[in-house]
Amino acid sequence: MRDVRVAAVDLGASSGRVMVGEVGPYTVALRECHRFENRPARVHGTLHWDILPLYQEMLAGVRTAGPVDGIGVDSWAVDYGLLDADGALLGNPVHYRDERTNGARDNLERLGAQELYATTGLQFLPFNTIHQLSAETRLDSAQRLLMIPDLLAYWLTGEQGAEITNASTTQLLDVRSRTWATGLMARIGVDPSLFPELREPGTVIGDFGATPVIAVGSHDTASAVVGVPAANERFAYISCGTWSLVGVELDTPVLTEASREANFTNELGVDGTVRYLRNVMGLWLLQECVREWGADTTELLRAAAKLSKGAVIDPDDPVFLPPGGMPARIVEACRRADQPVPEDRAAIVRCIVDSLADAHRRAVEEAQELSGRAVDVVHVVGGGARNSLLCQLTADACHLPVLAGPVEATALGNVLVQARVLGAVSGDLAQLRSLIRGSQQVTRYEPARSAL
Ligand code: LFR
Repeated sequence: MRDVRVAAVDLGASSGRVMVGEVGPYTVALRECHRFENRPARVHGTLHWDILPLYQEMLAGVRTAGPVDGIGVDSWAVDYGLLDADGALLGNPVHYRDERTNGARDNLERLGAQELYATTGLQFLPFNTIHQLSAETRLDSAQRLLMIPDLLAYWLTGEQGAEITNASTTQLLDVRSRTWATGLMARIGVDPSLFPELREPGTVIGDFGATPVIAVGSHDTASAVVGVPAANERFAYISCGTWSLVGVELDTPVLTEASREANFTNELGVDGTVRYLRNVMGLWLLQECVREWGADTTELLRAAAKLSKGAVIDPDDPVFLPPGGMPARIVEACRRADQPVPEDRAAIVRCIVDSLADAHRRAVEEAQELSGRAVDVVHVVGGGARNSLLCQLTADACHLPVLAGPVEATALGNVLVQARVLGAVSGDLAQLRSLIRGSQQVTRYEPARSAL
């Protein structure tokens, strides 16, 4: 086995990054070599990706990284670009937080919620690609749909394809056969030829110059789950950033009516796994408040930690999805829920953190009940692992220890899947995870005694 050096490109909600990962048989080390803004652009009322500058920044990052043995790209799910017959991009991709999918519930009823769940295993989220496509105006000229990381990989290599972890979030994939659900495509009036061939993480897509571009878990959450340093299968994870993705890892999907009603999703993971999880609104609530206030997150959390538990609201209410005006929407939600109304910034932050911890608990409990997989520990990975108030309150609410870290789980998952293709490491997810355990810092939070 040889040591390798790879570039992991990760496009997140407020920024994109290029990280360099160095992997040997016993170690994995990461270094950020380029960070750039990722700001959606609102034009004539529609929220878009500003995709070409992102591609340029990604290239600049790869150049800064120096010689690498591989490049892997991941980003958030559900969004896509459309290409014309010549392979040219048909306008800027629309951002999933755009309001064009406000009618998604009706669309779900029209398609048949039960049938849709039986085929795709996906939770209802208004922005799932299937609902975006039902509101899409450019289909007549489109010959091809590429999910965002696949689009960037296409620009790098000239090769088109659909990496399966991200494809599974379209709600147009049959979760059991792991093939495109062409019947569903026909029902929403979309030609199946729009979708390219599926590819598994760990395939080489093509070359950028002399460097292989490798399909990783291109859905950022799929890579983050690879990066969970679990010691055995009795774990729940919270991939905690803009969203909290809360669930367990399974071998087969759970497609029961109870699971559908609880709005749990069966997204596909790396190595044939199923990410059985629910989306909790996540730190978006806090990020949006901080953006509006122009305040310092650490200071706010410190002040919130001094308060006792206050208002608890349902953070998953779709009113919180779009950007803008978040503090007012939170105060209004407290009023509607007959909760104490937070009177200052610290109280709003405390309400967000308590509400997230409670939503984490519900999701961890229900994931176990619905899947039959019992857990002894909750792993928190991603930026939220730095939020000690949230980690402690989550441990207290779940009555389970929380192991927090690594913050960079997504990049680690991206890097390790590449390293395995390149022969620097071998083995299954358990082996990749043991490498992470051996080289990354994890902080343990015990549940408070009063919570036991
Ligand atoms: C997290 C994430 C979630 C997905 C949401 C929208 O970054 O990818 O998994 O539900 O963003 O795509």
